[in-house]
Amino acid sequence: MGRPRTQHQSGTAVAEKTRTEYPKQYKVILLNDDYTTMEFVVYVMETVFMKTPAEAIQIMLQVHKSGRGVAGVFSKQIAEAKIDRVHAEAQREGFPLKCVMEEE
Ligand code: TYC
Repeated sequence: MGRPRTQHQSGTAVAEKTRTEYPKQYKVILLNDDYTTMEFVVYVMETVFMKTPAEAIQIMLQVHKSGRGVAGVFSKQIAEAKIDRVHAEAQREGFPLKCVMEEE
């Protein structure tokens, strides 16, 4: 490891500063609707997004009142997997609950 070194004409190796690259992060955003029960949204917050009961209620109410809310921030792969899980569980219960992802 260590810094990359550039060979100059003189033959002297000069250490360069590296730029640290981070993987992109994505917000998973929960959307409001008129049919999904509050209880199911709280259940999803607790089981898919690992929120405490108090956090789960707070996020659910925020979505209910304002139309949307952030369930969490994840790498692309994890965000996609969580969204798939929410949609699968909602469909199984017959609820139209939807979430989307947005690059942070
Ligand atoms: N608005 C729903 C109701 O009154 C509750 C709800 C909250 C639905 C959050 C979806 O993402 C949601 N039953």
